[in-house]
Amino acid sequence: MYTAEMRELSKKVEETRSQRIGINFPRMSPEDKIGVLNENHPDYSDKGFMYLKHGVNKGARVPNELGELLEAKSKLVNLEINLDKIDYDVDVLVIGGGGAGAAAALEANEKGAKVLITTKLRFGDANTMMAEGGIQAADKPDDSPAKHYLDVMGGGHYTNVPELASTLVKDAPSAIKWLNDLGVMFDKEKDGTMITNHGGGTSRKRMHSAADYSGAEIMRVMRDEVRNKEIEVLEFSPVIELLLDTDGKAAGAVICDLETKRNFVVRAKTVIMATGGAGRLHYQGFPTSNHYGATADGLVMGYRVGAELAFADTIQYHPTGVAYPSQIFGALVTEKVRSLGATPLNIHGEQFVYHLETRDVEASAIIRECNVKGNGIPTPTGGYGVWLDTPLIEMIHGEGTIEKKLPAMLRMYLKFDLDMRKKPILVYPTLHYQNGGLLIDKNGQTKIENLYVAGECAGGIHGTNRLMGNSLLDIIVFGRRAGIHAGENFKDIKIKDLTFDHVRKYHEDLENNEVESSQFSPMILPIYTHGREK
Ligand code: MEZ
Repeated sequence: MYTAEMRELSKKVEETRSQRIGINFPRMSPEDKIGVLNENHPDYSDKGFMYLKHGVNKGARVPNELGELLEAKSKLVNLEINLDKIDYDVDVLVIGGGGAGAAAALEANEKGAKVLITTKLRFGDANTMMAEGGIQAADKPDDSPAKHYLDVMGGGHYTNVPELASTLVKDAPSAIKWLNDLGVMFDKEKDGTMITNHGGGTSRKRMHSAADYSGAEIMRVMRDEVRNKEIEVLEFSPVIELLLDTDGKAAGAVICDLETKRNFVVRAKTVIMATGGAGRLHYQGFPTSNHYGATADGLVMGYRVGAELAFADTIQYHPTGVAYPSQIFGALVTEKVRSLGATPLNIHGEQFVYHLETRDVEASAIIRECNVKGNGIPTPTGGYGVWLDTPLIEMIHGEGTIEKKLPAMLRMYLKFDLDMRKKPILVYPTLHYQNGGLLIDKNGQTKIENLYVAGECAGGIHGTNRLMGNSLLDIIVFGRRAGIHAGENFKDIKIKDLTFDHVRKYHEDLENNEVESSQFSPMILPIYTHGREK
């Protein structure tokens, strides 16, 4: 329910609505985009960033909260682990139970590998499950991977690693087919044709979705498939450190059973890191749309064995997080709401930005409207938001569209007595995605032999800004590729003795570079108290 003041302010939206129908707000010029980014996007300000003093990326800029974890000590310092006692011996260890991990495990299993998935919460508790709007693929007659490639590169300001972007778009149609064949219930026309929509920065309608719970549907099917194939899954068992062998190759991990606090040693011929994102680090104080487990663990453990970070200082603030009600502050309002025609409006009921600019530009324009121009709508907790004119969707596409195409959004708001079919909703950018991560090649390999990375903790694919729907895509494309590659390679791998030497060297490197920290990492679970975990 809106406050009386908000109800009064929302009348401005209603007053201007009929004049706005059918009018296309102009897109920003390239110069204006650069201007709005430079002055408003959190990545473009020095506040909130530090420079790494140690490790392979020494000198690189990273968010403060991530830097602190990279500079922290290993949890192994306080533990006695016997590396002669192997608790699990497998061909492929998959770390993480989201979409990338599941895709990797399925493909490695298909190749005949003995696969173990270990995940810190329940299998499927991950950002994949929370993805709403859809997954991109150029599989319509008016589209092509080449057009998709140009959009991906444009969205990423041409900083993307070209080989990774081209692999992403070329594999996209077969990724959709793979999911469809597994049983994902994509939205389809009566004749079976996939329904596709636009997203911000896309030149063609190539967003395939399952209503507004596309990630949950994809995860449902992949999780079932992993269970059907009887792949072993350890739940509530985060990895706390990677293991190398005496040749410096990835060779396993130490896991911790969160319930019993017992540690286990996994020896693995190949390791696939698929631990997801970092939203729960709440960079620059932003709320997040991310899952509870998104604490950058993969980046920390990968960095510790010497894997390189790419674009770690570029964060995606989704333009439309919930600004009100406060109980769901920061939750995702899918871009599909805008792709169906809802437009952002200021306190005067005026549109101030084209509704489908790329996410970094759209978010920056909203931040500017609220924080610089003073045109935001105040919320009862002291924040600001802009209106997203959702009733417009029903006027454009007909009554019943929101219930049919955005059922999860509708339900989320109805719980708080807000009917988005009748009233606009209030939004503000929310920390949604880490654009960068551990640098991979087209098969998901890092420079550390036998260490693969897939999903949100991989870096290079999206450059400095990802477009909507290319994340659900990359978890499938690079998850599958990593699984296939590891599932073929393990046969020739002979593991030497396991060691913790890399941890010792990491601590020496910290000391030599005069980095002092009383923290331990990876974080594993977010901390919502004032103190830090010791
Ligand atoms: O790719 C995403 O981040 C996505 C589809 C999000 C959304 O707005 O639904």
